[in-house]
Amino acid sequence: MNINKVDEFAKEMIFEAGKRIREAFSYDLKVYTKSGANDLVTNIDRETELFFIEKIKASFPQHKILGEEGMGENVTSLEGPVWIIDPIDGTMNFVKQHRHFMITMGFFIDGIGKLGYIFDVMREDLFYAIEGQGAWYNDSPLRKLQPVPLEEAVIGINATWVTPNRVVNHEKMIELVHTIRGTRSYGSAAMEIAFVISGKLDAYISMRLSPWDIGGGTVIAKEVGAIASNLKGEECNLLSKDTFIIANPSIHHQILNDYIEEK
Ligand code: 2AM
Ligand code: CA
Ligand code: CA
Ligand code: CA
Repeated sequence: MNINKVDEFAKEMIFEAGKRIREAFSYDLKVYTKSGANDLVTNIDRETELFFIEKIKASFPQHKILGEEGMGENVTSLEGPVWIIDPIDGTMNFVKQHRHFMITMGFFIDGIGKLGYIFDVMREDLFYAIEGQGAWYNDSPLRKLQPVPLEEAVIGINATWVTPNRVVNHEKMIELVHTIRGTRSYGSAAMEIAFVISGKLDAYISMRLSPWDIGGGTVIAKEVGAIASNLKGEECNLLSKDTFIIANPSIHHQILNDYIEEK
């Protein structure tokens, strides 16, 4: 398999899907709830995932596909070639703001990340990486992340985690927020991961993400030296939900060690 050919295939497919999504705003969106009132899905999330599955199956019938909306097969192992896809990351932003949502996907062979993509659909901005060849923001190569002291870090984190919650000691999170320079919350995990990878954020923390939220991002992270793990510091599991942090290598360990106290 020529990985650069697969990369060209993936980009073409992502740009075409982006165009279809932008055009969809002239039609009615149908919005449904999933696990709860804040967990949304639309007809466009589903149609976009189906679009990717049909494209991939037509060119690579033997590849497995794990997608958020479950239109692919039930993937239980990362053996062989596997695509992990979130057709729209930031569905609430998609519904409410018509911006700040991403297409994100990763391509893995035997669990090793080969290709990673995060595409800002409305800005038409693509962050991507090819294993061992580097990472790019559109046509510009992304540089290795430079060290940043924690006191100067800007961190992506949802306000929920600084209030009493079941996952972490929120007092320690308050301490973290007081230590750093500032926080941001964008409502799209993939967007926040893209910002860490390109140095616009220094870390992003989430207490519950799924493989499709992070799959593409973990491949890009490796190429720029960002460290992604769960909150125990273990390698990300791409088959189940888990906690998540991606950070500049100079502060990853410090945040986990000094500020994250899981319950
Ligand atoms: P989504 O838009 O693809 O669902 C903000 O909520 C971020 O967390 C988004 O990237 C969102 O992805 C992700 N997320 C993961 N699990 C979620 C859930 N159960 N409800 C809402 N957002 C979730
Ligand atoms: Ca979702
Ligand atoms: Ca998502
Ligand atoms: Ca999604």
